[in-house]
Amino acid sequence: MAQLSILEFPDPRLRTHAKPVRDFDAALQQLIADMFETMYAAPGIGLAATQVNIHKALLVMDTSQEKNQPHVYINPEIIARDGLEVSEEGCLSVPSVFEEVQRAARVRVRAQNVDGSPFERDLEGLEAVCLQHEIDHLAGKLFVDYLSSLKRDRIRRKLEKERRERAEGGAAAGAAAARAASEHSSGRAAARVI
Ligand code: K1U
Ligand code: ZN
Repeated sequence: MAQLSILEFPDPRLRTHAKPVRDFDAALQQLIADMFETMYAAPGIGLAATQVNIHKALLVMDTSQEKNQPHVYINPEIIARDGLEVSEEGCLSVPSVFEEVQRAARVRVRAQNVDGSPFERDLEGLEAVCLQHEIDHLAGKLFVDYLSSLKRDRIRRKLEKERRERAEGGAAAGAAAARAASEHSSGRAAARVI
């Protein structure tokens, strides 16, 4: 198994529309295993293939406390919606941002499992919220799209600044390590200690 890297807003690849899954083969099983590993490690309660730069219509979810109820939805579609509810959402592609979003309170989803067999499920509560959030990812939509453009731009600027600072911090740390290594190999570090 392998952990996959997660694309972050505003990466344009997150705007890609997923294509239907046609081949229910060993490669698909491996991708699903890798997506579960990535989701549990993050940690998250859902992950759409779009987020790991795979543009196929599949998502994984586990909203249980014990992390022992994995669900896979392949080629999912919501076939019924009922009621409205506002809840706070997060997203592994929009790290450290939590905002309220209004969605259907209950949904019925039709999808296929890992063998390609079709099934239908009724979801409510966190599972319904998470499923709608993940299906949005497969259509290239993010939860920040439900916010005002002012808020969305503020979030984009904050994430871009954090990414810049991380890159600069990483570059500075890399330069310090390279300096230390070169001093060590030339014997200067040892001379100073003595
Ligand atoms: O799609 C994603 O990026 C995953 C996202 C799913 C989601 C969370 C909340 C509401 C709607 C959709 C996350 O998992 S964010 C992380 C998170 O919410 C969480 C992480 C660990 C424990 C509990 C929640
Ligand atoms: Zn998300």
